[in-house]
Amino acid sequence: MANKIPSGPRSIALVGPYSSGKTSLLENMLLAAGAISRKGTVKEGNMVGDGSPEAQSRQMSVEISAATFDHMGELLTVLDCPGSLEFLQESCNAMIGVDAAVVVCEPDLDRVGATMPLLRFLGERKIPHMIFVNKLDRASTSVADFVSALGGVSQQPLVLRQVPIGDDESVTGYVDLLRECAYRYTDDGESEPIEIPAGMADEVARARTDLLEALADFDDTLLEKLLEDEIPPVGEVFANLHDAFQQGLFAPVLFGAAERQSGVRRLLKALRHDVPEAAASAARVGLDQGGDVVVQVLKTYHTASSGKLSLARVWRGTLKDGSTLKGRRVASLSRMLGQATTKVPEAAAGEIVALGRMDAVQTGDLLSSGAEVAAPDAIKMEAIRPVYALAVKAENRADEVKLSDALHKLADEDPSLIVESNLETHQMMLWGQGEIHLQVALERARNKYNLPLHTERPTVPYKETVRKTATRVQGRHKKQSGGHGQFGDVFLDIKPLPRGSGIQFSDKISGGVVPKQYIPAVAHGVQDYCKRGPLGFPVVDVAVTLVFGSFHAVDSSEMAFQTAGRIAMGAAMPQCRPVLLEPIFHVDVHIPNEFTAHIQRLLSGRRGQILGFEARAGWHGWDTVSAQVPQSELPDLIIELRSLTRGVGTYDNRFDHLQELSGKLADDVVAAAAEAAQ
Ligand SMILES: Nc1nc2c(ncn2[C@@H]2O[C@H](COP(=O)(O)OP(=O)(O)OP(=O)(O)O)[C@@H](O)[C@H]2O)c(=O)[nH]1
Ligand SMILES: [Mg+2]
Repeated sequence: MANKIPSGPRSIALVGPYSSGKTSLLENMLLAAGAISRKGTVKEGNMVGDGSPEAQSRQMSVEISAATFDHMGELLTVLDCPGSLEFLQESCNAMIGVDAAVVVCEPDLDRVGATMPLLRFLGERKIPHMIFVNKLDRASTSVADFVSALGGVSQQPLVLRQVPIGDDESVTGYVDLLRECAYRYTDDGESEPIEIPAGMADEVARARTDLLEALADFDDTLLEKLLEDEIPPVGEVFANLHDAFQQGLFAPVLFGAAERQSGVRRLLKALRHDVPEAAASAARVGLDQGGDVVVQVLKTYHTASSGKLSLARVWRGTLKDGSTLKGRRVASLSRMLGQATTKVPEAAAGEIVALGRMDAVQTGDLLSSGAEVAAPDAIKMEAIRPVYALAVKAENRADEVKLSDALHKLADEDPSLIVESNLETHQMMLWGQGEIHLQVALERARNKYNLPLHTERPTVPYKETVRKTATRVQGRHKKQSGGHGQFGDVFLDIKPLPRGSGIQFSDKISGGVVPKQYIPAVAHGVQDYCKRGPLGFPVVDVAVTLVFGSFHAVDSSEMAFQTAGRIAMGAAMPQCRPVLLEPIFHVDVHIPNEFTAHIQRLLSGRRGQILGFEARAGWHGWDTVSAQVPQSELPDLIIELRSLTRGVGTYDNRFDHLQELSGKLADDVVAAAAEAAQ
């Protein structure tokens, strides 16, 4: 069986836990391919992948960096993704648009859990992916133990393509299980052929059998050969592996040390042989071949020099500079190499290029040169739900419009940032995935838009209600200040209502003691008062009935009755035992089950009412703990949750109900609101 090398432009995403060496790997791939002549380092802050000031100041990736380069006569685009789970959206969006992904990990058992969201994403969508176990120059864990632990969280079987040579401290080379030959890493990045070390024969034979048996699960001919103890030809095994990889049926595992160039060329070769062609990827995601040009925006950048750049994958056809997409002209087409861009006249299917000034398009959009094409489910991007928020304020009041504009641009760049102008608390809220995520976004707002700003803790939208009734409480407004006077006189009954009823106003006026035309004005006065009750918060769940009153033929007016309504409320409400209501959220916390007991304690400590826990559907070894937790306890929950769970815990939440709060906690809330109102 001949194994034809795929051709045409292709693309991959480098994903993996925080600091596993993705950006270093990209740098060393570029060097090995001859796309750069001198490599940068994380320390010097001069790697192609981490060009933005926010990435450099933190020595970590904070958004997708794209690098398109020539590898042995074919174009390859690599999307280097940030590893921090706070930037998971970037990885998800990148994985949607590429032909294959490389999950870069370091052999550390504590960090296996951090690969779970990525491996699930890849597994569910059957996106072809391989594992690159990096940093083998200083591995502290046995590689075999690590791969076996990783296999426990992967949906697809993991299959070793290589066996490392060396001890658990340091790896000096590898045995290629398909070719059955061994190589030693050298300082210049080339691998030098050596004999398979004598002591490794059994280990190699075992690993090779595992590989063949894993492949045979997907191929009956191979299975028959193995059952008859026949040794399949290398070419045939390569072809089997190639097919199974392309269908996303299993993930091959390769090794190396990116920073030392070890295993980097081998990885590039594996990518060259195995990453599917553009047409196969289009078929995988459910896009027909032929027809109009179709591209998808994977990432949006707002740059100082070139305005808005939309990083887009060409799914179908050849996109030409100056052509129209979704009725809009493409102002420019460029290949990216980190921050650098090079204009090109066209981009073929499989390429990932930057489109200039497509102001109206957004990340995720599928753009066609002709009739609109609906995005197949496999490439629909979903925004990850936010778990952390800060209220943002411009230092100068005059900058408020600029602030809103800047925040919306940030959200345009990163769909997991959400800007919300909260009508209840009157705060401009920025929602995201955690502290670092928001810090980076705000730093960008300061740097790019020259906008001095500060942040505040989000205000909890407390409410208040009453626990007792009051009857016939009078509100009388009378003013005689020369000329026309003002007169309104009302009597109100007040009654508590069940949660969720709101303010219900009615009247029992007979005999016209309050003329009909003034009754809506009384209701207005009541509503007006309810914006801020005796404790200082909006009033809810109260029935107010206008039962009696009087008027003056000349001096009564709508205004006067509105004021009378407000006065009556002001007199009546404090008599009705006002009580604070705090918002309670239903929270589902997702964690590896070794942390379940810990998390229950954490939630109880935050006044949470634990409802129970169960295995998280589809997540092997994970639990979901459900609880009802006061909103005031939620703002920094994600920070503590992550620090307790090696960064992988997360939660969903939704408003559930309002609940009475009394005692010292309530007194503190009321006192703080009174102070803020001064
Ligand atoms: N020992 C060793 N260290 C490495 C290797 N590759 C990368 N590193 C180091 O690992 C750290 C993180 O490297 P990066 O390339 O920034 O990792 P990353 O995965 O891009 O990190 P994020 O994008 O922030 O998730 C740096 O200190 C690198 O010098 C390697 O092969 N061996
Ligand atoms: Mg990085």
